[in-house]
Amino acid sequence: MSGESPSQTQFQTTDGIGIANLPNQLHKIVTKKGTNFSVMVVGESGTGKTTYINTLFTTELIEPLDDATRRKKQLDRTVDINIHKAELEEKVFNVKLNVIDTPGFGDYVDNNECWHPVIDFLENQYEQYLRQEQQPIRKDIVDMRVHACLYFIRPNGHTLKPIDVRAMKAIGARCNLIPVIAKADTLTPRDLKQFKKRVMDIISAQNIRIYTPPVETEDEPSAKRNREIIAAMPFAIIGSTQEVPTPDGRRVKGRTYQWGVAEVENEQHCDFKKLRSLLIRTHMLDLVTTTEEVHYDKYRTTQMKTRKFGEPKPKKSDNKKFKEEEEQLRKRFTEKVKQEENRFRQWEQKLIAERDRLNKDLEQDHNLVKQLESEIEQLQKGPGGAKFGK
Ligand SMILES: Nc1nc2c(ncn2[C@@H]2O[C@H](COP(=O)(O)OP(=O)(O)OP(=O)(O)O)[C@@H](O)[C@H]2O)c(=O)[nH]1
Ligand SMILES: [Mg+2]
Repeated sequence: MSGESPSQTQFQTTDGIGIANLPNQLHKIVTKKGTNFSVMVVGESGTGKTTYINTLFTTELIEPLDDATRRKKQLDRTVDINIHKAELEEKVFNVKLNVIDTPGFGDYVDNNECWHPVIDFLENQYEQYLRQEQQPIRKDIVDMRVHACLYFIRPNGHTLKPIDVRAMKAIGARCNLIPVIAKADTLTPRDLKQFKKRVMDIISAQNIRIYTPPVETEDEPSAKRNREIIAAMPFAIIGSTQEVPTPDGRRVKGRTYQWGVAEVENEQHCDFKKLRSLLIRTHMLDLVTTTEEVHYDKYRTTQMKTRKFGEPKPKKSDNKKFKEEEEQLRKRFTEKVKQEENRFRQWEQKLIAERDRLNKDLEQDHNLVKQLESEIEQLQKGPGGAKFGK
């Protein structure tokens, strides 16, 4: 494109994974250890998460689901989280990339808290890291903490759904949340602009915490670039792994329409390039450090307040309050059982007494009958007996 500013050009044409461009000091930390970088995609079903990941890394990292499989999967409500690994190498630098694809939610009758598996996943990674950190030998720590969570918003053109608001609140409180507008090719540029504004308005009104690149830096070009990134949020993306011909004879990744081609890597069409640069070039390290210093630290501090060093995360049943409640319940239950037993015993005794009384009555009646019978016999045998024996 012709109208690009110099900073934009630099930001777009670097083809490596960006670690070579980091400031020296940070660069050293990364090269020494090598680094793990994990991106997770979350959002409603069918918004193009899997397609996006495939597009992002050009290679088909993950098999896209065909429609039949998707429909089948929507019937069963389990949320399966798949981790796909790849290694990105750039000169001597090694980045272990983990892409965490989640099946979408939002199609079920009961969507209540359907993002919980995502939250559990995020927290489990912090927990596992925390445990390893507390071990005496910490050489080969496996770090699967999520550095960026892309939240896919369905391009309905109106507003954020309540389910999106709740899910984003929960996720943003735990990791770097990056909202994206999915399938940007389905909105006109005007509608897209309006939709972006509405989404940002709700994000700020609802206090949803999203990842924001730092702008207070002494490095003016990077501050400018970060301001541009912030202005473009939430990133609008188009996903496609298909190469299609454009009317002017190029072959590009995109989607063909009657009006032309929606190009994945065209900044006039969507923010795919901006987001890709942010993730795997310009802001990879900032995402890693904010995860460590803000989100993981928050998790660790909260956990350390409630448990001793080295102690495992309490299960619900280990919870002190829960235990007290359980004890109370058990006491009440035993008392109730005792009371019932007493009541039963009294009732049993009453029954026995009643039975005895009835037996006695029966005996008396029996005796009376016997007596009457013998009287009859006497009468038959006696002098007046002929009367009867005719
Ligand atoms: N128009 C348009 N369609 C897209 C885009 N990205 C993906 N699709 C299509 O949308 C459908 C769903 O894409 P997926 O990538 O499987 O969606 P998903 O979010 O992974 O879905 P789940 O795995 O069910 O959560 C497919 O038919 C894709 O070809 C896009 O940017 N624009
Ligand atoms: Mg998918």
